Amino acid sequence: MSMFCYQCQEAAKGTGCTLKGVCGKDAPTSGAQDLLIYTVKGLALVLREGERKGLRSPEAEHFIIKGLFTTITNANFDEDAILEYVKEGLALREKIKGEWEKEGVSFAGLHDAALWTGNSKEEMQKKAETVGVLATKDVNIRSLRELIVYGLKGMAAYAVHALNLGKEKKEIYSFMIKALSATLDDTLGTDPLIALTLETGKYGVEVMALLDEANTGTYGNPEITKVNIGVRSNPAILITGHDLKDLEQLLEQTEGTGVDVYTHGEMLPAHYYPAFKKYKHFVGNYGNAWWKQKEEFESFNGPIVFTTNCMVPPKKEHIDRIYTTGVTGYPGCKRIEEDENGVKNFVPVIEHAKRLAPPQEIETGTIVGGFAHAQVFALADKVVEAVKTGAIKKFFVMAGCDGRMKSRSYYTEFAQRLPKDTVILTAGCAKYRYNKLDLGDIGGIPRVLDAGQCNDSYSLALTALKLKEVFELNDVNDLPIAYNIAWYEQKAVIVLLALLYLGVKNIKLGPTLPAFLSPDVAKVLTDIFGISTISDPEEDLVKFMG
Ligand code: FSO
Ligand code: SF4
Repeated sequence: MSMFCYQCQEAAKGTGCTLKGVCGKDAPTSGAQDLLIYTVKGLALVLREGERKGLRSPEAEHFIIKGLFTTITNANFDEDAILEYVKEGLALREKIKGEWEKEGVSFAGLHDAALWTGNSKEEMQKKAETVGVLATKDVNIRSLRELIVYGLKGMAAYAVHALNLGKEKKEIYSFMIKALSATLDDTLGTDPLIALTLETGKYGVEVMALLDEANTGTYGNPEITKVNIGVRSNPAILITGHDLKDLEQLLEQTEGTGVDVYTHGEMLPAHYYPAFKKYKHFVGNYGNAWWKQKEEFESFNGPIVFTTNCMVPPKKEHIDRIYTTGVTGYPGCKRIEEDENGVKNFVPVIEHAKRLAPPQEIETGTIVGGFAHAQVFALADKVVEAVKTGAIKKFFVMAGCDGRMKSRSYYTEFAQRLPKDTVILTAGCAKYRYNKLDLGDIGGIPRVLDAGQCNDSYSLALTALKLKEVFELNDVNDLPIAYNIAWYEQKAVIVLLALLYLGVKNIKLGPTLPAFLSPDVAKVLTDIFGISTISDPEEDLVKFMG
């Protein structure tokens, strides 16, 4: 069985994975994901017909965001679980059709995506072979359709996190339904798809604002925090991914049990939120970005909870201590499901931790973060003064993702080479390339300001807009801010589209441009937005400093 996937930065040979994913995804799982996307699109078509008559289905909207999120790189490697989800989607689609037909909605003449059925694994995998990325023959249309779908996957991830905290927005769902439907519309050429791509960025801003509201409304505004990177001697649980609600429940349930909790990867910024500071057993952050998890899980010794991507297929001997929840999945790993009240029972993980050794120390010291928008605004006078006096010459937005490609050492080198009067604004797991370097401070302002997770890139945009206002500029591109962004998976795609929507130009995107951009689509992005990729740290720095 073969596959085709080119959705992430590590796509094989820079063109696409065809036998097995570099990420570890096998062909059957890739097929199941293609089919899930097709199912989600079919459901969107049905919802669009309902919308014309003022009908909505929150259940189906939630199915769509969870379905899209499930197919994001490194979230779910479980073919059977994904096919089960497809079946649920088909059943839901037919149920809605039945109900809405009674309300006078007609589904006649809809695309096959809204009509097909399949039950057995064989039938579904056979169908999957006909509905993947390559089903769109024209390379430019394919490129734009996928660019939109990947943006929607990122949007869906953030929408799911917001929903978990009780926040959602009808307009975002409506846009997703419209955009998903459009990717099946053969009458749409490149121009309307380019317009839709830019509109995706608009809703990218909306969803990040919504998630920001959900996170800060629930857990307070992130504040400057020193996070311990060493260990204590208690048994412990490591929690990774991006979902703060999962973390909250884990912290509540571990309190007083003698089991400590540490964050890994993208969960690090949880330490910046006031609501989590009260937990004495919330010890610190263990390790680095997602791709180092094999070694770091080995030395951690305790159980690991995955709340979202990025997951590396675990070593056999680690499977027993890995728990997945939400959209994550891996065959053989234990699941933590939510009950009807939204509660997840982490007791089995806690009991498991008690039977295992405490984590082995791999480093000591602290790292500083918590520079989300409210904290930066609180320091605004100091920052503005530093810019006015020339103490800060330039800001470098270096948000995004980390990954295992060797060429990503560029980002460490670039950070090291930056002049001492420059400041890095970061978010996402890209920060691990330089957040442990001692880059010093400028009059008390650290030279690496970490806003949080990848979704908190929104904070960086707000910071830029605030500076634009303070300096009374008309164009955000007139600010002394340069953008050197690292990407890996589809959340970075929505962050990028959001920045483009906000008018940011001349972004450098690396370590390579997406495989899913056809030469013509890449040219459009270069011509309109000045997007380019990285070359050599020194050369790029000269260009950036003008
Ligand atoms: Fe990183 Fe992975 Fe947050 Fe991504 S852990 S790479 S953009 O999933 O989501 O930054
Ligand atoms: Fe390849 Fe990336 Fe797709 Fe995995 S997600 S199969 S690495 S392109």
